Amino acid sequence: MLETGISRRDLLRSSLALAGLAMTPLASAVAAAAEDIESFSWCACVINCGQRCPVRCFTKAGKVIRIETDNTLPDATDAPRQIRACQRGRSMRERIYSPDRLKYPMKRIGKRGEGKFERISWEEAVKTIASEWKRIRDAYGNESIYWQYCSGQQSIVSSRRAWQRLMNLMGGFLKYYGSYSNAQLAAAFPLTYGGRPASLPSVIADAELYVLFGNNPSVTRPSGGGKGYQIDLALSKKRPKIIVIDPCFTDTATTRADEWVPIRPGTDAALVEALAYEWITKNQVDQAFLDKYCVGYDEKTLPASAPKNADYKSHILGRGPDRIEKTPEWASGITGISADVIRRLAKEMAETKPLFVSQGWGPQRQANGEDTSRAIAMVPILLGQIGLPGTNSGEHEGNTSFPAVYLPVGKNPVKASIPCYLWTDAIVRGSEMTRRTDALKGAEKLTQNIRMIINSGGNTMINQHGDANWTHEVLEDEKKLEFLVVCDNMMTPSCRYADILLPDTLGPETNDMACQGGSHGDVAEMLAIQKACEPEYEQKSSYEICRLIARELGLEMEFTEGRTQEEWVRWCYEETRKKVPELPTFEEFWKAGLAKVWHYRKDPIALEAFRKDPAAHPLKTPTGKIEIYSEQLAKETADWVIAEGDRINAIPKFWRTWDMPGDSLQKKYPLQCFGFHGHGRIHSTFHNLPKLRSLHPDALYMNPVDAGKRGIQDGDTVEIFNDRGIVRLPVRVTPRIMPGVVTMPQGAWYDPQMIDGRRVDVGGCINTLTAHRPSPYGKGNAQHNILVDVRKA
Ligand SMILES: Nc1nc2c(c(=O)[nH]1)N[C@H]1C(S)=C(S)[C@@H](COP(=O)(O)OP(=O)(O)OC[C@H]3O[C@@H](n4cnc5c(=O)[nH]c(N)nc54)[C@H](O)[C@@H]3O)O[C@H]1N2
Ligand SMILES: Nc1nc2c(c(=O)[nH]1)N[C@H]1C(S)=C(S)[C@@H](COP(=O)(O)OP(=O)(O)OC[C@H]3O[C@@H](n4cnc5c(=O)[nH]c(N)nc54)[C@H](O)[C@@H]3O)O[C@H]1N2
Ligand code: SF4
Ligand SMILES: [Mo]
Repeated sequence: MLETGISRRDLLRSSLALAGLAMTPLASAVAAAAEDIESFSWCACVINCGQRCPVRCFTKAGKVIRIETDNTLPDATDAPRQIRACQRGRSMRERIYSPDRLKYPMKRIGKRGEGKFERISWEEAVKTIASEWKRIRDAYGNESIYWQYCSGQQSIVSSRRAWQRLMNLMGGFLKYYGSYSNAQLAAAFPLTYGGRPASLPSVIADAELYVLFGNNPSVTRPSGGGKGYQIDLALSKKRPKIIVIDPCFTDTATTRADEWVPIRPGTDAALVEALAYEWITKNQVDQAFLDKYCVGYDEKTLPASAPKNADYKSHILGRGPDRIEKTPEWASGITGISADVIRRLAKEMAETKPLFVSQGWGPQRQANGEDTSRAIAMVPILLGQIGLPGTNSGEHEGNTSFPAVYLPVGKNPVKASIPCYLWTDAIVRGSEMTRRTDALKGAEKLTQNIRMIINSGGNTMINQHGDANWTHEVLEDEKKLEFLVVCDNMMTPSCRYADILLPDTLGPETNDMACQGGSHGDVAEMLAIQKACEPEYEQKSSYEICRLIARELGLEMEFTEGRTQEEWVRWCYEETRKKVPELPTFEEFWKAGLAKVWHYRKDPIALEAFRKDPAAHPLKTPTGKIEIYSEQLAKETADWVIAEGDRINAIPKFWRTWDMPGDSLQKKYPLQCFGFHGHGRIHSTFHNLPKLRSLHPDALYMNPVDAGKRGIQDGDTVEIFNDRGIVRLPVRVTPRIMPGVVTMPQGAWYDPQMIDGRRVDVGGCINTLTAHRPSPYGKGNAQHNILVDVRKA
């Protein structure tokens, strides 16, 4: 089903009926400016919240004066409907005119991190980049050049795609795999399911019980196109009982849930094991389902290569190597949930079906996150709540993927890729990194350390990466990383480390396009980004910047293939339309500003076909079945070297890892700490906007019990500290966080200052406290694994 919204387009807009790209909104804006009347064009918010929202941009006299949200179609409660932007997308005007905007190309004149720069011309910037690039490539080879993980610029043409296209034309670059979002789950879930199957939010309407592990869609999926909204639509049809398991009494828990179960971070797998104990000992597991569809639940289906008693049931009943029965009492000591509550939860889940289980990505952002994510999937598996109406796989609620065609990046001849979290290691000891020690893919070992990085649309150079103070030390050394290009809109903490700093255009300053993100449920969309005003200073679009560098390198024709940015936008749209013929013509789309395709995904229930006929629809696991015991994992990692204390388990198990309760370090740093994804930013983006800061001020959330012990009162400024760093923030004393755990919104801008001879981050960036130690299998960002203490500042 397709809606373009064209029937309700703005009256003024209809006067631009011939828009296309020949009659651009800019041209009409110029004409309108002369008459001093308001002009209007479409734009989109392309920040990585997982959603993409259309916004309407109003200009007058060449300036953006107002941003409004989607007004096409009725504000209905079901499809087709508006896709409303949140407060962040609506802050586009403040972003454009922010005093932190990068205005000119600059070169660094101080030390890395100091933030001292000098304005240079575009010509000098482009020449410097081209010559350094050639020098480093020729001296060290293409494996020494790295494209940084950058999630902030999710448009179709003028984005990372343009940079990667140029980098491939230069002979390629060291790749990464995984993400900062869900590296542990992305590595582990396919071991169980051969992929990451997930039911659409609409399926929740058929459930009787809906259990969310560390999942806060009211905050993380808010857009009118987002899954949070679609969960609410499902709940408005029929409301199951809802249980939220989370250390925080989140907005999802306060406004949607019937019950909040506080749990210590990193311990979900222990809770699941005790639930399993109850179900096994009370004969509540779905034995027929486990026999027919799964491998490794008990010895009957355990692969021949597995050691004796390595099956899941033996592990739970204490017949496995650890000899521990996973009773509710055992789990209670680990999770902080009373044994009685665990028994009641087990009974309720076993007796209330259909059961829809989902997880956010908070639980897996831990050192034991691979096991945690697979353990949560054991809840629906053990109860046979898979592939039926009202059920889910245990993954995040599902989305619709849509075959939008992006700017082609070409081929990268470099075969090696590193886990995205290990780029600092690859600067320091790249040539020592191997498949066995660092989960390198595509090559047995790296030949080079990273010498040059291009970072456009990201803040993981420091702010979003683990252990900021250590990252700072690595980057300060210009003998290691020899050349760093950062391209952004704002003077972010990452920009402070750049050798050459490039100012990108933003939103309505260029022509581009976006499609829906990975967090949309029942709607796919194409969104026009229409140029409505000139950049105020010397900003250029990423595509244009890359074209200029390509020209300097003698690669302009290869880069453009004779197309302008606008022509690439049209090309990508036409290519997408070949795959999705129900899309309108490009002219109609550009005039309407957006096209929404409802219910593009036709299989809302995860694993439905597999459940109906597993022989005809096997999973992509080696056995075609759900692999509770993963022989593949055991084989793949048989010769790996992992850090002491780390574990890689063929069945999902709870294990105690570093910086966790029970660790000897807890005597020194008694509180667990993690960062959550809050309303006030998307990661570090939007941090510098005063309105959003005053609406969602940064603070450390601390339980009254922990505050009382330390003589801390609500509103005090506190220092949160461990061996890695010190952060200063005001404190919110609130029972919305469980005792023994503190939390703060992640993404605040790192701002280390010397106070009394100590390096104190007064910006409130949680990565001042995080470790850079990856998880054992996916080598993911275990950034929620922190022990700290807190004192009054
Ligand atoms: N408003 C907003 N929305 C966003 C983003 C943002 O920055 N701001 N970022 C976007 C991006 S890129 C991503 S990847 C997603 C991230 O989405 P998530 O990773 O799902 O978000 P988090 O807030 O990190 O974690 C979700 C919940 O897990 C809880 N939690 C933390 N550790 C544990 C644990 O060990 N066990 C349990 N049971 N719960 C735990 C947290 O309290 C939180 O409520 O959100 C996207 N949406
Ligand atoms: N401790 C801790 N750390 C975390 C997390 C956590 O939960 N805890 N979450 C992790 C997760 S899930 C993620 S996805 C990462 C996100 O980390 P990043 O991918 O670094 O995302 P942002 O911090 O949003 O940075 C995006 C940058 O893009 C810039 N930008 C926006 N629009 C444009 C544009 O048009 N052009 C250019 N050139 N730049 C633009 C913004 O100004 C901003 O500086 O952080 C991770 N870090
Ligand atoms: S929900 Fe996400 S894409 Fe939509 S306006 Fe907000 S931040 Fe932007
Ligand atoms: Mo993310």
